[in-house]
Amino acid sequence: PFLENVIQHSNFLSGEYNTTFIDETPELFVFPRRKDRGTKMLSYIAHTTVNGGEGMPRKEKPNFPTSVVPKGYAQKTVKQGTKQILDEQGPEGLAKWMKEQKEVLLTDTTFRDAHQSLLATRVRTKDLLQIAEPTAALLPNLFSVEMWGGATFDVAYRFLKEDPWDRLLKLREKMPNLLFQMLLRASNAVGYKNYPDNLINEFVAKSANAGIDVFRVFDSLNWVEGMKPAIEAVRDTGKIAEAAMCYTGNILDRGRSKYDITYYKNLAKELENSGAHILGIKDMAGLLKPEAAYQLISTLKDSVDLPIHLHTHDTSGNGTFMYARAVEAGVDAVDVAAGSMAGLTSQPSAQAFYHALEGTSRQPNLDVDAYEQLSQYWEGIRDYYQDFESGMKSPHTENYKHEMPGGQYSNLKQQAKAVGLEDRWNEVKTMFRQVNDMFGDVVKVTPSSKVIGDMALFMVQNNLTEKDIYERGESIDFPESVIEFAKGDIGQPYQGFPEKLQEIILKGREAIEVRPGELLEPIDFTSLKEELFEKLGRQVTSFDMISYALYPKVFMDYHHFYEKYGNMSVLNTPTFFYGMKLGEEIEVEIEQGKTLIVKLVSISEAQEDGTRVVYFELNGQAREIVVKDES
Ligand code: 3PY
Ligand code: ZN
Repeated sequence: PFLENVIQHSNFLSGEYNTTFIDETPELFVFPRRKDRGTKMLSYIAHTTVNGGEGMPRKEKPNFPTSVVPKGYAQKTVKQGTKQILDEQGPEGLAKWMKEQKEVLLTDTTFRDAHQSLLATRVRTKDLLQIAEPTAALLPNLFSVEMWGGATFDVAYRFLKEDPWDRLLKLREKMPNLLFQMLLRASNAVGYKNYPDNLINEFVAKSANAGIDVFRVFDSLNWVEGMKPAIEAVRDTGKIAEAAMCYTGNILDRGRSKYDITYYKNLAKELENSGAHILGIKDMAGLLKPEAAYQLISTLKDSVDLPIHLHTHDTSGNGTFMYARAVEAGVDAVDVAAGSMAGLTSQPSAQAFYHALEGTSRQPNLDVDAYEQLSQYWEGIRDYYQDFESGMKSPHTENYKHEMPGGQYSNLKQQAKAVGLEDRWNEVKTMFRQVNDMFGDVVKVTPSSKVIGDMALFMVQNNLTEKDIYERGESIDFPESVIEFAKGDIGQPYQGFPEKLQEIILKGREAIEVRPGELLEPIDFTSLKEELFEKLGRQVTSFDMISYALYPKVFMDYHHFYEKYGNMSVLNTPTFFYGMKLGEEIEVEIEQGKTLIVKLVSISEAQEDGTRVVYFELNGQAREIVVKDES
C-alpha cells in the first residue's frame, strides 16, 4: 500500500517529489485496512446464503446427517504398498510385479472418476482428505487410487474454488503407501484442446513431482502419434506410463468391422512399442460386453508383454460380469469404486466384485468389511452433492446404442437443459449416435465426445437432419468444436475424416494432418511468469504458471474469487454450497489450530437498492455484511 499511496499521490504524479516527501506527506502512511479473513469468509457465506452457490439455484440448506469417518487411522503408520514397490524397483519392476500377482489387482476410482461420473466432478478436497488416511490404512493392497486428472482439474478451479495442486499435495501426505493415478488426455493434458509440447512436458514433470505415480494416457481418437509425446514425458519422470486404448464399437458385431479385434491388437502393439509400461483399456462408455472382454483380453495377453489394466463404466449393469470374464482371460488389474459411489455411470462396486469372485483363485486380496466402512462414509457425503446427481435411477442398456461416455451423460443432459432441450433428451441421444456415424464412426471420449455432443445438440436444436447438412451445409455455421475437429486440431481419426462432410464444415479453411503440437508455438515460461506476476501481484509458483497456461480465464477467475473471499475450501461442504440457516452455528478451522465460530443471526428485508444486511456473530462479536440480492 505504501508504494501505491506514493505513486498515486498528486505530487508524485505531477513530478514534484523530492527527498523530503516522506516527512511532508503523512497521508502516505495511512493504509486502507485490508479485509481480514473473517470478513471475507462472512461475505462468502452471506452471498451464498442469499443467492445460492456457484452455478446453483438458491435453496434452503437441507439437513444432513454428520458423516462417519472411520476412527483411529489418522497419522497411523500404514502398511507399505505399491508406492514403495515403484520407489524401490522403478516402473519396469512394478510392471513385472503386477504380472506376477495371482489375485486381480484393484484401482479405486472413488476419488476421481466415480464422482466425475455421478456427481459432475463436484466432490471437494475437504471431503476427500477426511477419508484419505482411513483409505490408506484400510486398503493397503490396492494397486492404485485414481484421484486426479480428467475433469477434476478445471472443475476444482471453476466451481469448487480450490486449487487442484493443493489437493494432490495434501492427499499425497496422507496416503504415502499407495500409487496415485491420474487421467491424462495426452496432448490435451487436463483440458479440451491440444497444447504445445513443452507445456505437456512441464505439466507431467510437475505432476510427477507433486505425487502422481501412474499416468493413464489416452488420445480421444486413439491416435498413437498424438500420445507419444505424453508417454515420453511420463517416462522421463521415472513414473509409470499406462497407455490406454479407448474401447469403442463392439468386437462381437461382425457387421461392424472398423474396430474389430485386429484393430485393438495392432493398437496395443503400437502402444507397447511407444514405451508403455502398462496397457490400459479404457471402456469409457461401458460398451465392452462380457464375451468381448474375454476375447479381447485373451488376444492381448497373447500379443503384448505388458500387464493389462481394464477400466469400465457400469451404465448397463453388466460391469461386474464383464470384469469376471476379463479376469478369466487373465486381466491384471481392474477399476472399481466404493459401493456407495459405484454402479450406473460410475465404476462397478469393489465389494460386489469381491463377492462375485468368491471361490476363485483370483479373488482380490482385500478386507471387504473395511471397504464397507469406507463406503458408509461416501454414502454420507454423497448426500451433500445431491443437486449434482444425474437423475439416472437404474441401469441403462441404451448406452450400447448411443455410446456416450459415462462421464459425459449428465453433462450433456445439463447442456441440453440449458438450451431448452430437456424434453427432447431422447432425440439428443439418438442424434449422438447418428452424428457418430456421419463422422465415420469415431472414438468418443473427451474431447472428441464433446464434438459429437455439440453437433448432436446443434442439429436437434435447429431441427437439422443429416440430409440438411449435406444439402444446405454452406449456409450452416457449425459449432466451434466441430470446426476444430474437422481441421485436425484434436488429431486424426482412424481411417480419416469423411471428405465430403469435412469440406462442408471447413468451408475452405485449411486442415492439418500433422500433430497439432508440432505447429503450436512453445510457451515462453519466463515471460509467462512475468505476465502472471503482474496480474497476481504476488509470487508465482510453477503450479500457478501451468494452470494459467492451460486455462487463463478459469485461473484468473479463481484468483479474483480468492482475493474477494479468501480460501473457502475450509468451509464444510453444505455451507460452501448452501450458506447457512438462520440461527445456525458452525466452526471453521481456517488454519491448523485457528478456529472461527460463526453464527447466522438474521437477514434483513431487501432494501430499495436490492441489498440485504446479513447479521452474524463471529466468535461472539456482532458483524454485519451487506450483500446484493440477485434474485
Ligand atoms: C475424462 O477425460 O475426463 C474422462 O473421464 C474420459 O472418460
Ligand atoms: Zn472413466
